[in-house]
Amino acid sequence: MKIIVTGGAGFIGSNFIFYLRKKYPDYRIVCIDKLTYAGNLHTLKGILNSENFRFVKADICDRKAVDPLFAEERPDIVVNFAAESHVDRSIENPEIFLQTNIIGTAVLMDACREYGIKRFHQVSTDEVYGDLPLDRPDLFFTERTPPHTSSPYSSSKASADLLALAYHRTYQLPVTISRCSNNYGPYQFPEKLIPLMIVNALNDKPLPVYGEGINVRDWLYVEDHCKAIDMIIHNGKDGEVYNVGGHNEMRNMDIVKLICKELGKPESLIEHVTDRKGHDMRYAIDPAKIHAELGWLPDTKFENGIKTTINWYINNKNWWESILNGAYRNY
Ligand code: NAD
Ligand code: TDX
Repeated sequence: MKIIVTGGAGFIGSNFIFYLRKKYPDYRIVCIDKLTYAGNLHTLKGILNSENFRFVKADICDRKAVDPLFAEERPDIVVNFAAESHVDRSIENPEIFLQTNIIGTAVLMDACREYGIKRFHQVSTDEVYGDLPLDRPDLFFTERTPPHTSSPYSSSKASADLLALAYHRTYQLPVTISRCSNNYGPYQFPEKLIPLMIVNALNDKPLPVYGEGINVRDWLYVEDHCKAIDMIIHNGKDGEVYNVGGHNEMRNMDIVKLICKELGKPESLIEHVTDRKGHDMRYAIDPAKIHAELGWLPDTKFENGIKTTINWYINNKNWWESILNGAYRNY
């Protein structure tokens, strides 16, 4: 089996490559990554020169780079992680989100049409469903919840989903889509809530909580997301969307306090800062479909996953310090 993984130098993509390598040592993995600020080749250093692995620095929007690579590699499966992924950056500068997240997805799917594919998997997000009110804990996102986006980021991801479903209907491209809740774990760029708070707390710096910190996210350990994608690419049905989440809703403030406690840092580091524009209140995934159809269930409980994650950041200071001082760009 030959798999192209786009965005494999980022957080979830790299974890997915490690997951694949361990479970299917015979698969050939080709990683395409533009190495934006979020891509870090250092993350892949253990696998870069190994057999059955190839890294290609390329932009998924660049047909002149993507098409010849598909012609040469003839992949069986493409898993598209490559994206601009940070909501706050999308509010500052939407355009690159539209470019990478929408056009890039189309370029990849066009290459799949041209060279044939067994599966194109689009890694989407629960944010395409918008948000849920805090006072209705009985409500969850299902695959039938209509897209209803809040940020340029989530709008670009929803657009890519619609395009993928259209390519399935129009060209019979064997597409699947996963919509996962918030991930956490090793190698997450320290701009996202959990790694930012860990790194700042370790450096005794302020912990910026947007607004009151009562927004709720549904957290999933990254390896459980990788496991879900593995099940979908091998056993999922063409044209289907699968929600992925582990019923682990937490308020931002509770996460930040937990990180302080685990690190032995005072809560006085917490600072309330201006709220995010259009800030989604609550995400909550109903994962009944992927459980019933593919047998997926998460393995890692939050109380264990967060400890593993905190310890990883404690033990891999050089990984995130090279991001803070910019040295990672030279790797
Ligand atoms: P990330 O920002 O850590 O990594 C993105 C990777 O894509 C980086 O390596 C970057 O260099 C690469 N990239 C960006 N633009 C590119 C381009 N034009 N061409 C090639 N490569 C490019 O993101 P992540 O958190 O690992 O998210 C991966 C995917 O999962 C995204 O599609 C995101 O929407 C989705 N997702 C993320 C979460 C989460 O909690 N992080 C949850 C659900 C879904
Ligand atoms: O400094 C911060 N302070 C803060 O209060 C940051 C960075 C975030 N927050 C809040 C905003 C959110 O309510 O924490 C929550 C989580 O924020 P992010 O880590 O930025 O994640 P979120 O906006 O929920 O989006 C994430 O999950 C869905 C990923 O970044 C997306 O790529 C994914 O699709």
